[in-house]
Amino acid sequence: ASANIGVVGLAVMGSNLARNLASREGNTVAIFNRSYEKTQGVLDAHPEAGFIPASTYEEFAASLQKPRTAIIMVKAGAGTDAVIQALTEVFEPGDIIVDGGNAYFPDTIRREKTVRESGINFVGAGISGGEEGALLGPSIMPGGSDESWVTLGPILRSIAAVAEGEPCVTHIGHDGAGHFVKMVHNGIEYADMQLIAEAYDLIRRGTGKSPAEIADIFAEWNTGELESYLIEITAEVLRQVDASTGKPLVDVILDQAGAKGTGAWTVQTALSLGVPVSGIAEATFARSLSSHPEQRAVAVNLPGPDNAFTVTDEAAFIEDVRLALYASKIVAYSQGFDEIRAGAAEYGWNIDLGAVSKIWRGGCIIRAQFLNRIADAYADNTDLPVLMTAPYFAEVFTRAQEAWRRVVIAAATAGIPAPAFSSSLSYYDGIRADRLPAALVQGQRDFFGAHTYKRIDKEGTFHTLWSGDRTEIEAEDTH
Ligand code: NBP
Repeated sequence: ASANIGVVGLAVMGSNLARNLASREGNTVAIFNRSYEKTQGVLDAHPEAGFIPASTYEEFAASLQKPRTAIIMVKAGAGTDAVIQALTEVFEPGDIIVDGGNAYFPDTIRREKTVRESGINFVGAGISGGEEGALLGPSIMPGGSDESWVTLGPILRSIAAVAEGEPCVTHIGHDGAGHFVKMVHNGIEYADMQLIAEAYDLIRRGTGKSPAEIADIFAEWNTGELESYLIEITAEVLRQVDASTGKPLVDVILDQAGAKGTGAWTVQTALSLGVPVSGIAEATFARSLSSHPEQRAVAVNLPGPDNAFTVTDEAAFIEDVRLALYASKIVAYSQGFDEIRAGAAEYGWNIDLGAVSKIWRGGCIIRAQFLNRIADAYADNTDLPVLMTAPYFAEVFTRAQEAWRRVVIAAATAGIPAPAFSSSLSYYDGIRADRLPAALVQGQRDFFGAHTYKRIDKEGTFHTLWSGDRTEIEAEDTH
């Protein structure tokens, strides 16, 4: 046994992660793939890595020092279950199986429970950063037991991205906590991408600027408070010219956005936790809407506003859009952190929200300067009930809220869809409202379902006898 870490699954993510591991001082990496050709391919292509190949699970287990530690990077779902089953047959109590794929967190909770029965540790670890992150340094969100973290911590720290001197990995919490946080990371990523897309669309349709000119605007924004990987790559995509037509690439890409399901998981989970993640939901639905060409083909004939959309003061409009983007982005992150807080409470995880924001500063897709502000907010108040109320963010809203409203009005007047901008503004106005029409909803619920209501002026639960004499009685609380 000569390897301190093993990787199972040598497609793009697994092979890059194995190379990353091998490149770090002190690591010797065992590799295994279901079909051996891939293992041979990786061996041939990277002799410098000193990989120890295995052609069977038994050989793989024999090549690992104890406690054996293996990271699985295979297709999420049945593939992951098959590999876990095979590894539990050849591993021993105290060994560690890490699932680095994009598992749905309830699956991770289930797997951890099953694997634990054999005395083997199971760790679900969210890994973000795509192929390049896997190779050069991803952001890693591991769950699992404290015992496994002792062995795993130094290994994962050695391969993670580094932001401001700190490795982008922290032990998130037990069982499914890591995959839960990775799921919300992806949900926030959906919102961030949609907001950027809406900003681009509004600027393009309002000013008539070309994608290349808008690329310059994004590049400029990337030097300020919006600085982030997603803003940076947006400029790159907008600047790209299609070789075959000579047109901007963005104009020849079919306008139908795909999704692999993590946004939907984030929204489904938020619904069951009762957490409003409207920015993430609108971003997820915007992709769904785009991907129904048969509906869009008939709906294209529905009427819109008569007047063309023209902006008189271009510079002012662009600055308004920038502020609307920043304010909406703060809402999306605030909602995402709210979901993590609610998930932690529901599943009994002790998640340090400030630490989560710190490990997202490097390696992952939503890496951004702005995450330092979130870390600061939680450092000042770990029990912050709504992230966006922290002083720094409140100050942004003071600067941005009027611009944000102008942009949403302009979009609605011009008939330009801006679902994430407008839903974020609605959330902002909802959460800060002194009083909401929820009172009327509760009255309606009491009318048709005797669901009762509370009063603002006295304790207790009440019901009006709507079908009787409409007097109020004290009632059992039925919600
Ligand atoms: P894929 O998701 O394409 O999976 C291919 C790998 O799974 C191959 O090694 C394949 O082995 C193996 N595999 C399958 Br399929 N079924 C198997 C089974 N029943 N038993 C054993 N092995 C099986 O690879 P990927 O794109 O490298 O992604 C790996 C994981 O990382 C996924 O969970 C993905 O969601 C996650 N992830 C991907 C990215 C990204 O940017 N691609 C980012 C973050 C996370 P074979 O060679 O024998 O067919």
